[in-house]
Amino acid sequence: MFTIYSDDHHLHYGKSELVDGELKPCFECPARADIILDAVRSAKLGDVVMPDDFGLAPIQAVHSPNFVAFLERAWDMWTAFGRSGDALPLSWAIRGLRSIEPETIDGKLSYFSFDASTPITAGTWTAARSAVNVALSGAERLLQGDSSAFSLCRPPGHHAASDYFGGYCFLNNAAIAAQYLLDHGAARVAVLDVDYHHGNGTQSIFYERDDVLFVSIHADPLQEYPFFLGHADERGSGAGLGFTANFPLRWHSSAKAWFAALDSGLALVSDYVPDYVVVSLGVDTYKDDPISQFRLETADYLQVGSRIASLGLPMLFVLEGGYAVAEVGKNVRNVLVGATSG
Ligand code: 7XA
Ligand code: ZN
Repeated sequence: MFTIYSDDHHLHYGKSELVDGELKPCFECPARADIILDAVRSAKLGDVVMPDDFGLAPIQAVHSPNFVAFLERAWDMWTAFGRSGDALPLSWAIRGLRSIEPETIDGKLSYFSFDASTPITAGTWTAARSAVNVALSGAERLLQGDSSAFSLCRPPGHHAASDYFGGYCFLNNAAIAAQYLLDHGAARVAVLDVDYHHGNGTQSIFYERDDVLFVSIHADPLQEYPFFLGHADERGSGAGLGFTANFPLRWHSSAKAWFAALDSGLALVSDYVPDYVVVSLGVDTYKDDPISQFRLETADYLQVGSRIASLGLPMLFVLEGGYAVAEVGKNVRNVLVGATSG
């Protein structure tokens, strides 16, 4: 299995996020990807290759023009006000307020985001674009006939919707890869999201479509971020009705319960008969993840990989979350080893 990776991810490094009422160092940090890269290299899963540049068109196929223009210009607009710290939003257009794009950077940050956990820094746009290229290069490998690939994306993507960022995500790497596969011959693509958090961005992008099946196993939004999407009764709408499936699990759910949900999700994917599967691979389901409340152990990730691979379909793994830095490499490696040694 090829791994696609770019050092550009170092260009995005937020200083701090609000945690438990205090500003603390960002959990989503460059060390995560560096450690995963080391673990993948030492497992000798296959070559590690640089991404190709796919330009803006695949991004524009998923994200709205004004959102892309905002991300491209946000840092310059921020620093034009003499600011040097990370760019963060301050308020949101909640019930009763009007969603009209403001002219100034503070207003735009609020208009295009849904949380304050996702700082924009000097290199964010370049890093986010590079992560998209990493995902697309993996998709391209599948189109060329590889049975699997690992796109070591950072920043992650599954919380980013067509026109908003948040949850450490700017551009939706997995959704862009899925759309690219469709635009290059696939009739159906399944996105299987096994990150601890619901992939609200991916769900919203494909919610009204039947050419992408979105299946997600995640912490119950009644208890956990992103809080406002990911309930079991969200099943898609219009042509997309029945092509979204959510398996929310309560905090502290057992590994057994998690695997039961995975098996139910895999059955849906199998019945859909997709041409490709894009796996939004988060390992923040780990028992010692600092922002999560599930109980998977390092050895369980071998099972995660082997059960997903038992679908027997071409598969692109796209990195999402996982913040237990000491173990994140081993956990991702185990998924990929499990997926390739069946
Ligand atoms: O999958 N998503 C993540 O891992 C990021 C979750 C962001 C939580 C932010 C809470 N302040
Ligand atoms: Zn997550």
